Amino acid sequence: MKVKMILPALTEAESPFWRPIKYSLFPPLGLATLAAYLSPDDEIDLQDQHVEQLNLNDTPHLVIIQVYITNAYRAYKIADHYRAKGAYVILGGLHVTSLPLEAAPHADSIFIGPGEDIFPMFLTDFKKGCPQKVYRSTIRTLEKVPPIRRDLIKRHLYLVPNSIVVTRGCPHHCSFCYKDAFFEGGRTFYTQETDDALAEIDRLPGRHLYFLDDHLLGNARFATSLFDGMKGMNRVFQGAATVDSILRGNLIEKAAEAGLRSLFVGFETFSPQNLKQSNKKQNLEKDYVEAVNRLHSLGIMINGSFVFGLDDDDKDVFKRTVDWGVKHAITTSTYHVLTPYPGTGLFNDMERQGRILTKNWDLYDTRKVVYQTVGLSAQELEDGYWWAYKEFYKWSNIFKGSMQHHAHAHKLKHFFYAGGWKKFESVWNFLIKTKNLNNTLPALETVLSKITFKKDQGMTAINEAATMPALFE
Ligand code: B12
Ligand code: SF4
Repeated sequence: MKVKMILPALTEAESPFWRPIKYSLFPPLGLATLAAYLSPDDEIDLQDQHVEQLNLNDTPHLVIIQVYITNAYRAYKIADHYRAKGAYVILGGLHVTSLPLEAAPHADSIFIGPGEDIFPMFLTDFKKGCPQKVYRSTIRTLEKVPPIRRDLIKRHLYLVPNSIVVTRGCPHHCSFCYKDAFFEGGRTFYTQETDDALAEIDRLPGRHLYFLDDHLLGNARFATSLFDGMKGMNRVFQGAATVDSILRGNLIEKAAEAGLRSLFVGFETFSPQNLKQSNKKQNLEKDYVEAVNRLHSLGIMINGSFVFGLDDDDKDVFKRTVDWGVKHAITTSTYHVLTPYPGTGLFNDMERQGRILTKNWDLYDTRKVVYQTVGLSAQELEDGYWWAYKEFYKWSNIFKGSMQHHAHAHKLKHFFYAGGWKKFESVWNFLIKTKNLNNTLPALETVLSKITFKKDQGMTAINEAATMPALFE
């Protein structure tokens, strides 16, 4: 059977603010995960529109499309195109799960929730000639899932081909997050068996890994055995975790020993009222600075996530947030305009209050204001969002942030990582155009390698005497 799998490009692909590098980071892991359930005899063509021109002139029997909120309209068009040609088209992913009724007219079958239970079920029905219209996931397990079809991924087109997920979901329930809506009807947080996760890691070439898990430290027992198992594997990796998990126990030390070098942390807001509004209880009364210092003492760089536009925000929130990030040496910051995704608690609250201003999903890219604001006008919010990015990534602020670290090596890493990510757009574009992106991996691995501290000076000591190459393992 000829199977076409498509990740349509997000709408931002046509925006003047489009940063090709941001969308050439990760391969389509969800689709490669599903491909593992197809037969070895199937002829599979997996296309990611972020990095390649879609070929729509082919004639597959089955078309599988992954739908995110801001590629939804494009996904529906592609689906209609293939249905008109007689292919059997199926749609799934986050947006289909949030709005199945919207997606259904464009598909022969739709899928609600994760695919590991319902996709193989569909394939059996499809082969028998009796596929159902709707498949709803209820069995949540990652036990005995077949190895991801990484052979279908065009590795050279991505900066981070080694992306991996070893858990699904998250133990928390923030009201702006997709998590509860997507995993409704079953377990909302579950992990792989440690041995399976280690085997998957072992299959990945090179040193660098990026864990795309929502919360890599979310299950302490699993994370402990994972990091213990990874200790001898000579990997460097990045991931995401919450403030409270960094402060609790010694899991973060174990992660650092296993190779964690950079962490995405959801600080989101400094206002307790905002935290309550977004049900982000795990951040309440937590000392953000203590979490930051703990990460820095372990040589871990921080990508801080912040959201603007919660009801307690005022005009000063942008400056406060940027200044805090620079002062505390946050390496990179990701800012978002609060976005109420359909299906989330936040969306339902705002809908009830009559605050949703548009349901044009193309605008739900976390850069535009789509709801009635309270403490700020929509214009102030969008202007403040763009100001914050510009301000945080000014050379002077990158320099200032870097210089806050004690260790000389950490200063350099911070400077190169933040500067490299935001300041060399034309270089990134050239590498993407010439399909050389993957060749920059060794440089990334170098920046992410371990900082060597002098033992007698403790973990935060400055290794000033060391020369540049000696600073990196
Ligand atoms: C990688 C990633 C990206 C990549 C996406 C491209 C890519 N190559 O995948 C990039 C960097 C481009 C990106 C950008 C953004 N992202 Co993003 N991203 C992720 C991330 C971290 C991992 C995705 C992943 O690989 N998951 C693992 C795989 C195995 O799961 P999966 O893809 O969901 O696939 C499974 C199911 O969905 C299902 N499935 C999917 N498709 C189909 C189709 C069929 C037919 C079937 C049967 C099943 C099925 O089966 C798969 C196996 O279970 C997720 C968080 C997360 N943990 O998922 C956020 C996430 C998707 N991103 C998010 C956001 C907010 C963004 C941005 C807006 C951020 C920003 N401000 O720029 C942008 C734009 C996204 C948009 N407009 O929708 C939100 C989405 C919220 C929402 N409701 O849409 C998420 C969920 C993070 C979060 N916790 O809030 N992102
Ligand atoms: S901690 Fe992060 S992933 Fe978990 S529910 Fe909150 S926003 Fe979502």
